[in-house]
Amino acid sequence: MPLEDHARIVSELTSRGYNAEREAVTQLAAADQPAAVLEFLLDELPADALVVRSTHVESARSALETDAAATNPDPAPDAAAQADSTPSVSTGTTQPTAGGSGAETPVETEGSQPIERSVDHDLRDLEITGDMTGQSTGTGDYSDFVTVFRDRLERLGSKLRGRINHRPATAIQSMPGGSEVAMVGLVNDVRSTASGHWLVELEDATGTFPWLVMKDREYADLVGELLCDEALAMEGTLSDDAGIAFVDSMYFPDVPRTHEPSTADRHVQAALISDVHVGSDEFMADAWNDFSDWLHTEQAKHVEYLLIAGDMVEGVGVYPNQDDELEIIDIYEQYEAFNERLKQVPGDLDVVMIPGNHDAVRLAEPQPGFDEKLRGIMSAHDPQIVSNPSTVTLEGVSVLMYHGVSLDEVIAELPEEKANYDEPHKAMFQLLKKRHVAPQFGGHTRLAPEEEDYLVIDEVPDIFHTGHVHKLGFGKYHNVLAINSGCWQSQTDFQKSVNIDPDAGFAPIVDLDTLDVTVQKFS
Ligand code: D5M
Ligand code: FE
Ligand code: ZN
Repeated sequence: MPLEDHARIVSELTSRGYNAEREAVTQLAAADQPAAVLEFLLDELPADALVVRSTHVESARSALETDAAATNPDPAPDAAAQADSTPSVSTGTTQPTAGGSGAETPVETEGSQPIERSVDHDLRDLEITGDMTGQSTGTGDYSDFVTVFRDRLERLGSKLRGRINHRPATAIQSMPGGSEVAMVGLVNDVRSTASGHWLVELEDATGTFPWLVMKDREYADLVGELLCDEALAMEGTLSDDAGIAFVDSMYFPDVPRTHEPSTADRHVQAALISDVHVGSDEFMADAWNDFSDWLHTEQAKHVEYLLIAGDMVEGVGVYPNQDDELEIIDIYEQYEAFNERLKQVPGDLDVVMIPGNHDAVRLAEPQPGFDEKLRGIMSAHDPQIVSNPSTVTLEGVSVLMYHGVSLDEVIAELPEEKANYDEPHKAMFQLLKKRHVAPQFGGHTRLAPEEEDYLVIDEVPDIFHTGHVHKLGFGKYHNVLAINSGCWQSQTDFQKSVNIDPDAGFAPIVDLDTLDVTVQKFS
C-alpha cells in the first residue's frame, strides 16, 4: 500500500475534524474506491462521532459493495454503538457549566468547543537522534563497564580539556611538590577529613589522584553538588610531599552561558507530558479526558506535537505492594488501555514516546524503545517510539527526553536548596551542568553498559524534558528550558506514606517559536 494514500486519507479526515483508527485508514486505503467509501462513510457518521473506526469503514464498504446505497444503507446502528466508546468532547450541544458534572467537561470554558483542526503536515519537521533501540551490545561483563566509563571520560573530558593544562593521574603522581597541576577525571570518591575539609578522588584512564578542597575556599560549596562517577576538572597546587593537590579551581562540563537555543519559524506548540500510569487505580481518567478534549479545541489548535516521557502504564511488580492498587492486572491489557487513551487525542498530532521505570522494557538505562509486540499494541496515531533517553528535534528545537529516575538520586544526595521535589527543574539543572542524565552508578539508577555512554548529554538541547518524580516544574538553565512534566496519577498509598504530593493533571505547553511555557490544568 503506498504510504501517500495513508497520509492523504489521514489528512483528508483531519481536515474535516475527524481522527481515525489506524486500522480504519488501512482499510480505507485498501478499498476499491477509497474516495467513494470515504464520502459515503462521512455522510453516514453520527453527528457527534469524532473518530472514524474500522467498523465504520466496514459498514460503508459493504453497503457500497452490495450496491444497497439507494435502498437502505444503514451503518448508523453500528456507528452509534461505536460512538459510545468515543472520547467525550463537548459537541456544541452540551455547554460546559460551572459546577456541572465536571468530569466530562473541559476545564477551560473559553474556546472549549471542539473544532476542525486543520494542520499543514508539510510545515512539520521531526527528527530523532540518540535512539539506541536495537543498538544494544552490552553483555554486562566487567569489560563493558570499563568501556562505557572510558567513553564517558573521553566525551565529557573533551569538553573540559580545552579549558585547562591537564595531565594524566600517573604524570601528576611523579611531579615534584609545589607544582601547578590540573587533571580531568571521573569522581571516584568524596569524603570529609577530620578537620572538615573535603577530599575528592579523581580517576582517569591511568589511575587516581586525591584533591583537597579546603572548607573555607569558595569552591567548598560545590563539593555538596558532586555525585560519584561524574566528569570533572580540577586545577591546583601539589602539597610539599606531592601526595595530594590543593584545589584552586573546579570545572564542570556544563552548558556554556552563551548557549543560544534554536526556535521554530512559525507559531507551533508541543505538549510535554509523562507518567500516565494507565492501569493504576489512581490513573486520573477524568483529567485525561479533559486534556484530550481540550486538545480538540480552538485553544489547542497550535499544539501539533505530543511528547510522553515514560511510565505510559502502571506496570506490574515495580514496587512492593503495588498489586493492591492495580485496576488492570495484565501488563498487555494495560498497554491496550493506554492505546485507547492515546486514541482520544487528535489524530493529527505527532506523538513521540520513551519508556520509564514502570514500562515493560529493561530497567537499566539506557532503556531501548518498546519491543515489536508493544509497538503493535500502542499503534494509535502511529507514535515514534524511541529509547530513554533520546533527542527529538521539532522544527529545529531539540528536546532531550529522559524519564528521570536519576532525579530521585540527585534530590537525595544534594543539599535541599540545590535539588528538591518541589522544584524538580533544579535537579534537572544539575544534570545539565554535569552533562549527563544519570551520573551516579550503583544507586537507584541502574546502568546497562554499552559500547558508548548514551547517557552523556553530548549536544546542548534547547529543551530538557523529564518526568518520574510526579512534580511539575520548569525553568531555564543557561537558556536551556528544563521541564518536569507532572503526572496523571493521583497520590498512591506509598506516596501518602512518605508525604509525596504529586502534581497530577497538568499539561505544560511549549511555544516552539519562543520557548515560552503555559500550563494547562485538568484536575
Ligand atoms: O515514581 C514516582 C515518584 O515516587 C518517584 O519520585 C519515586 C517515588 N516512588 C514511588 N513509589 C515508590 C516506592 N515504592 N519506593 C520508592 N520510591 C517510590 P514512579 O516510579 O514514577 O512511580
Ligand atoms: Fe511515574
Ligand atoms: Zn517513573
